[in-house]
Amino acid sequence: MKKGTVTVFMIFLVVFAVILIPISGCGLVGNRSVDGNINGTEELEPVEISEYEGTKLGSVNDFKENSINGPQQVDVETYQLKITGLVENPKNYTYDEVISKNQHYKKVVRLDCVEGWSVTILWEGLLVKDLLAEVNPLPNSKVVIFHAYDGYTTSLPIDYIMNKNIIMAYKMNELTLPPERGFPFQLVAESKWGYKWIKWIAEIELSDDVNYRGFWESRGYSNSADLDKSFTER
Ligand SMILES: Nc1nc2c(c(=O)[nH]1)N[C@H]1C(S)=C(S)[C@@H](COP(=O)(O)O)O[C@H]1N2
Ligand SMILES: [Mo]
Repeated sequence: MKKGTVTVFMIFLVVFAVILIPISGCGLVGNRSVDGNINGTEELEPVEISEYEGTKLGSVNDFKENSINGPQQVDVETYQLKITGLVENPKNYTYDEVISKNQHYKKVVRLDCVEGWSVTILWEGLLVKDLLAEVNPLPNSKVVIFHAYDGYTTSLPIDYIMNKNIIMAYKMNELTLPPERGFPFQLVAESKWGYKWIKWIAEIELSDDVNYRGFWESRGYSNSADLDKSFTER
């Protein structure tokens, strides 16, 4: 070999060692790497948790699916959450806006259906009162009416929503809500019967109609729906 060729070869080796080995991630393949590496963190499929801070949880699969029109498939790309009615500034939000603009909260709460079954879940979501603060409810608004994709509705007093820090959940047991459990959002109406826990929330309407009755409420179920009282009203 000529001396020049050897020099070029040596230079190539040095360039390879100094530049190419470090940027190749020292032999790590693809993006399967640890945090801090140039390739970032790869999210693995989340797994449902069964216990949280010492509390045994039920499962996403323990619910009896008994929705009025079966599970709804909501397209996250076209989804809009509408906040309407007696408010100063009505708003429409995308799924990402709802999730990214609001503080997140977790609580363990049990859902009790009037059919006699119940499930305890770690819910993760955002405060409905944070959403309401953005739209400025008018002084005469008394009731929050929730509308869902399947035509279901239910209502709750605005004071209950505010004072009880009621959340709208996007995760249960660390999993994004599956379609049959109400994706994108289910109301965590703690201390109220299951029929107040509206799934597939599409619209939040502020109203002064204290006599408004939702789907089951207009079919004879108690409008206050307090868990410590009968759901059959009288
Ligand atoms: N949109 C919508 N939300 C709903 C319902 C429904 O039919 N439609 N059913 C309610 C009832 S009766 C209960 S007990 C809870 C849990 O029902 P699931 O087990 O079918 O999820 O969801 C509530 N939310
Ligand atoms: Mo229910």
